[in-house]
Amino acid sequence: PVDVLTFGETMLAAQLPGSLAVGAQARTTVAGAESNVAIGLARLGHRAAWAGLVGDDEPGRLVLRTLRGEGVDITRAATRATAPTGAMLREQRVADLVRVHYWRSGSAASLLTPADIEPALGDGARVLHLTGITCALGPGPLEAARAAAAHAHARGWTVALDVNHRQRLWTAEEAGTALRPLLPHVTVLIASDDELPVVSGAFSDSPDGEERAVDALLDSGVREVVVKRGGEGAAYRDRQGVRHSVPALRVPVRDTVGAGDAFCAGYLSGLLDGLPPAGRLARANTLGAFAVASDGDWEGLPRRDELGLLAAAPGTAIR
Ligand code: ADP
Ligand code: KDG
Repeated sequence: PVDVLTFGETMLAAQLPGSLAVGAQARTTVAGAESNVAIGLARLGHRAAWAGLVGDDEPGRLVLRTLRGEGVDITRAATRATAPTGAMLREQRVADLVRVHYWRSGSAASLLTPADIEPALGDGARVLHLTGITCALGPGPLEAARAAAAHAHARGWTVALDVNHRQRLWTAEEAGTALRPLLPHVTVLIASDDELPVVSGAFSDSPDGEERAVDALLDSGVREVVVKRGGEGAAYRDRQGVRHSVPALRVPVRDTVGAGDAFCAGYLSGLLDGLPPAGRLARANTLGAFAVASDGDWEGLPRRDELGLLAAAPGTAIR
């Protein structure tokens, strides 16, 4: 069995330093929340498998080549001749504002069903990592996520769910309705602070709103809740009443997209290494900082021997 199994949609991604409408030059790469997590884990030496569907096309070949090159196990990934690989475009519209466009309806990944995931589940894993994005792709992918969560839970694997709400894919109400039934199977729930109401059902702007949302999640069967707070860091709370929080590392911000996925990879890495909650949170926070301090979703993520790099003084040249 692998350490971590994940699946979802990985797309061709074009990154533009300006506006598409005036013809900004693009850099092509691949993007997908779950495969970002798998890459982050593989870089740290864990055995991470990504199972998913791509089209029988050039973007699909780029996705598979990239994941293979990053050491992610893709033996259970498959190609579908009947639908294209999804695509996204990310415009740095102005200095501090990124705009995303998707071409993913009818994509190969949206055709995913529980049957596609069965072989990968049969291989076994210590951890199953799911995100709300897969659940938003359509009824088949949602069913696949549900079946995987039930399978993993029944076998005592750790099940991690990153809410990863994407307003371009569905509404908060739709997300809540789809994700809440998963909670009894979830061990670790990871969410941004603004995503807590989506999944907890506790819609509240009151000062103790976050506290109550975490209460609701822990009551619904989740064992630990990890809250991402962007530039403010992150927090941890579990059913035993253990609490931790960390301030974000001070790094120059280059590209915040992918920070949440890097954070998940760091958290799961800490879990696999048997670190206590504070250690897991610290590693998650470190990986999140690597992602924001470098361009691309996953390109700047650290190998294990690089985990301490951010402790170097700003402007350091290592030679
Ligand atoms: P998401 O990408 O899912 O919205 P966040 O923006 O909350 O997630 O970022 C995830 C994590 O990445 C944060 O909890 C923190 O650990 C780290 N991080 C995010 N922004 C910064 C920042 N400006 N400086 C340092 N670390 C950051
Ligand atoms: O978390 C980063 C993702 O947003 C990106 O890789 C693309 O999966 C993606 C999505 O649906 O936005």
